[in-house]
Amino acid sequence: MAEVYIGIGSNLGDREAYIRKGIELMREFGITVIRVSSIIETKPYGYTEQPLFLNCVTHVETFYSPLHLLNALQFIENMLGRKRSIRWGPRTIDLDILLYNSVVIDTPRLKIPHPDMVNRYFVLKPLSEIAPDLVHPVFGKTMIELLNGIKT
Ligand code: A4P
Ligand code: MG
Repeated sequence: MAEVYIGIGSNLGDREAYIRKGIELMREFGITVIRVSSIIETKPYGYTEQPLFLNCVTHVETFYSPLHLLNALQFIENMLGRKRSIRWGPRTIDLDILLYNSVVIDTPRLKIPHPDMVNRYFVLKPLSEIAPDLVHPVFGKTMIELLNGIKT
C-alpha cells in the first residue's frame, strides 16, 4: 500500500462541487481517502489572467502504481469535463500527484515529487495542515519548513 498526497485545484464553475466530486470519484476508483485538508481560495500562480482557485490536498492510500494512479486521476479529470487548452490555464479540476511514498520519478509523463510543489503556497499550506512533519524525499525538509521558506 502506498501513502500518497494528491493536490486538487479548481477555478471554473462550481469549484467546491468539482473538488467534492473528484474526491468521491477517487473513492469509487478504489483509492482510500484518509484525510482531506481545508479548502483554501488562492490567487492564480503562473498564468495569472484567470479566476481564483480553490485548492486542497488529500492524503490517500492506494495499491495503484504511480503510472496507474496517474491514469486513474486523468480519467477522473476527463469525467469532470476537464479540457486541456493552455498550460497552467483554467480548469474544472486538476489532480496532481505530489508525493508517493518516498519515490522519486523523473520522466516526461510523470514527475514525483511534483517538481514545483516546493514553491507553491497553494500546495504547501494545505499539505502542512495535514502532514506538517512529512519529509520531502529530495530536499530533506518537512512540509512546515518548506512552507515557512517560501514568500507568499
Ligand atoms: N505530469 C507529470 N508529473 C505529474 C504529477 N506528479 N501529477 C504530467 C500529475 N501530472 C503529472 O498536466 C500536464 C502533464 O503533466 C500531464 O499530462 C502528466 O503526464 P496537466 O494536468 O495536463 O496540465 P496542467 O495542469 O495545465 O500543467 P501542469 O504543468 O501540470 O500545471 P500544474 O503544475 O498542475 O499547475 N494556481 C493556483 N492558485 N492553484 C492551482 O491549483 N494550478 C496550476 C496548474 C497553475 N496555477 C495554479 C494552480
Ligand atoms: Mg496538472
